[in-house]
Amino acid sequence: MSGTVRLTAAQALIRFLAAQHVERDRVEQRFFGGCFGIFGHGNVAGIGEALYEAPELLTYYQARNEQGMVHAAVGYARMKDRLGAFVCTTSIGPGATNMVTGAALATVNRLPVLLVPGDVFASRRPDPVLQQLEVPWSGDVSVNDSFRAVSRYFDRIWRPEQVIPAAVQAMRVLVNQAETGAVTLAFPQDVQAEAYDFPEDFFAKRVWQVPRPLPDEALLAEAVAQIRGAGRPLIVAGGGTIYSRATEALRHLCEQTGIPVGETQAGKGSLPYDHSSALGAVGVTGTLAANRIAAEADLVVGIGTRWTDFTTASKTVFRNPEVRFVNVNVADFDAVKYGGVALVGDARATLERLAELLGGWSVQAGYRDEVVRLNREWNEEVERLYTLQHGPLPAQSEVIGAVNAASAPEDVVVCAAGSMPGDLHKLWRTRDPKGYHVEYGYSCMGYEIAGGLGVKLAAPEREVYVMVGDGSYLMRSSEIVTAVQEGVKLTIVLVDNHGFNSIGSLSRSLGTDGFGTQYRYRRNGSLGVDSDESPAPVLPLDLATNAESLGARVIRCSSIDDLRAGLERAKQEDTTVVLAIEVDRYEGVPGYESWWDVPVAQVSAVESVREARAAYERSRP
Ligand SMILES: Cc1ncc(C[n+]2csc(CCOP(=O)(O)OP(=O)(O)O)c2C)c(N)n1
Ligand SMILES: [Mg+2]
Repeated sequence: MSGTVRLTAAQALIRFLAAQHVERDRVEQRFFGGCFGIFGHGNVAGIGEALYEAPELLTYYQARNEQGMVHAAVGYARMKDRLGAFVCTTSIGPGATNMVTGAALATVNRLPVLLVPGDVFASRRPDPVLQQLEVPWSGDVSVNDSFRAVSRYFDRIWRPEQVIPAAVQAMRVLVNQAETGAVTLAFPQDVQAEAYDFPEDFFAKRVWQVPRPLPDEALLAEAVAQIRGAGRPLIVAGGGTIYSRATEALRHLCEQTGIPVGETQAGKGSLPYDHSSALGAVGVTGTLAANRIAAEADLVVGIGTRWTDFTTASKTVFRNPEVRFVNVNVADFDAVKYGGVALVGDARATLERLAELLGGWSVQAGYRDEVVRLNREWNEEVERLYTLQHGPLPAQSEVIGAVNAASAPEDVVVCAAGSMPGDLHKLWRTRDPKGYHVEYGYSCMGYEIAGGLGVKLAAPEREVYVMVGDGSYLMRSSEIVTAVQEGVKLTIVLVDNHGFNSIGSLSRSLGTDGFGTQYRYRRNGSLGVDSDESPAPVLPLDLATNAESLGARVIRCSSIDDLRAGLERAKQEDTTVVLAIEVDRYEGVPGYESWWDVPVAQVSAVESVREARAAYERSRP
């Protein structure tokens, strides 16, 4: 029997979290890298006091915005391949609900983060406390119930001793590769500060094993029979390939069998761009190489993918009527999709086993040659788009080319929303499995800079290139301040096109003329559309100066040559640098034999919308 130690509930939680470790492949590491927090009356005396009293347990990081700190935590967890995470503590009310978007993003992307929002008094004595939202139909609801919809595990700690089961269950979910995502422990502000005699062994070091489970042998045999019988097999590598560190196993399997590989957004980097089996991005934002091969594939092996509409081009990318699926996934939820053979297991262990079982088998030489040729042709297309010399303003693809050329293979490019994720998916030449970090599960504007901060905290030895549009920058740039505070260097490339290039071109394709997507003054009652011949002036935004005011070093670039020189100068800096460049809103990267289902208004008074609807009906499968 161990003794007890008298602690507040908050002190107990922090002490427990600091003792948690994970082990995979016999490598042990501490699970929590620290605790982001913004204090208010809902956590300052509880978690705030616990972090203050024992700073050696968890390093405290001050953030600017609660959503931003969850993004940073997610960037960290992704960079750590889910073997590391952050805690995020907030006050009650708005501080808490500011995290809901971050929670959804973590859960969509299956990345671990522990959220500890403060909650209203468990005792209800001072009800309604400042920022408490009461509902007339239930006494035990608080705004934190909104986390239930976006968390993989939720609990509310009504009593101090309840920390013990709640914290253990939180860890179970956070380290489970199939289950992980946002875990929320809502923590009433009075309970946080309340003392209890906790058993000492609750705080002993714990090492959570992260296993590599193998699928059922009979199902493996069935999958292998299907692969051996296929003439044009294709692998689609998703994020699970990278989190499982299965990229070497994948490369080996491809070299042995000649099966080509298309990559999802989260899976990009599974193979280096110039590998003989690489087809690059697949789906809506796919390469011509991958989409051509996908169209005729008779067997598709998905690895660690949840088959989003972007990957499947809204279920149009696989056009062979005979196509069958094999799904390697640690989560059975995803393994059963498309009626595939469900290989529920770890990606690396499963790929190694498949390589054994496929011994002696390979695709035909002609298919291998076709893949090599398509990859070579695609690289020529990338080169063309990298060097357009478009004027007077450059094209975004040239910016991507300049950043790619300036970056080292192990550097990391970070992005999330706008037109850049699609362009990066197609054009970025990945040379390292962790070199490409585009958050496209939630595609959340404002993830870029905050997420980049988390990436750099996880991998300080790499340069981190954050690509951010002007719209995303305006939504959430304030974690630049945190980067400056922590001495964390980000190289931020701010690509300005006076509004939304992405939704602007989508709007034009739907017949609505870029309505609401430009940053212009209101004139004659209108904010302007793309067909305006003499539009109102653009808004007088000076985002470069804005970044300077937050403490970043700023390099203003007026051409691609400027940008190249600026990127070299940025390498010499040891603080966060922002390179600001304007690009042509109308010079986009085309699509390559792909389709995306965005419904067009079925009736409209506008001729262009009616035309777009007719085109939609013709193209819809
Ligand atoms: C939080 C959030 N709100 C809205 C959207 C929908 N959306 C996707 S891209 C985009 C515009 C992004 O603008 P910007 O960052 O300037 O990139 P650009 O489209 O110009 O490349 C919007 C509004 C989103 N993805 N995330
Ligand atoms: Mg923009």
